[in-house]
Amino acid sequence: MTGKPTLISFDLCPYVQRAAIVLAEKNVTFERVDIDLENKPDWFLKISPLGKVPVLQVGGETLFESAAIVEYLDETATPQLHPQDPLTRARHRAWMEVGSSILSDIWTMETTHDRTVFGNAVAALKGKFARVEAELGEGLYFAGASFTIVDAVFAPAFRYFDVFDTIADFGVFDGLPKLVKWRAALAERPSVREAVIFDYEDRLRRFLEKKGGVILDKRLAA
Ligand SMILES: N[C@@H](CCC(=O)N[C@@H](CS)C(=O)NCC(=O)O)C(=O)O
Repeated sequence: MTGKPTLISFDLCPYVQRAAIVLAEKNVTFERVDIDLENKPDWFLKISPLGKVPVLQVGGETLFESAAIVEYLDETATPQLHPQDPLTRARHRAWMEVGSSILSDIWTMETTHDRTVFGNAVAALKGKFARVEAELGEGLYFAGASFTIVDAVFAPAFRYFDVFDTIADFGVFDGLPKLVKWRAALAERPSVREAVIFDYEDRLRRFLEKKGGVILDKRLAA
């Protein structure tokens, strides 16, 4: 990798966090430029084909899509986070995809105004977390002792529950002891802690208030 990369970001975006975590794991110093997604600057729309963050600018080139960005980082900076074995690596890429699908359920939890849709998202999430639990071994991280890109993908998903847990217990970790342990280990990891701004939790609470969805009603029920 040539030159200091710039990560075009949005303060609450879990996909941005993936890239920030992987950059930190590789000790790559980078500049972070936050944009307002409700008022996207023209320069950003020119470089981001889907109008989404993260975008990584590096060596005069522009990359978009978090999976493509973290794969590029893994191929150009050490330590390698993906497993060496091609079959295991392919499996890890598949679990990254599960992580993205989980983010979509979490987005529904954050924003929906429909109780049935909310309940379905929580149920879907529980089902997916149970599948992940079955993949976990005894180590601290997804694949044991080493931190991998799958860890960088799941850490931002678990982080939402640091705020959701203060609203109500949604039970998504019930009966999943390995997942609970994994979540705790990821929360301690410096790269994960530093991937968000210091007042991230307050910003997320304000975002939930602004959306005014069903999730806030759970405060009353709890
Ligand atoms: N598949 C994309 C998803 C990125 C994404 O959804 N970013 C959101 C913020 S978390 C975004 O930029 N949304 C703006 C929009 O859709 O207009 C990735 O992995 O990078």
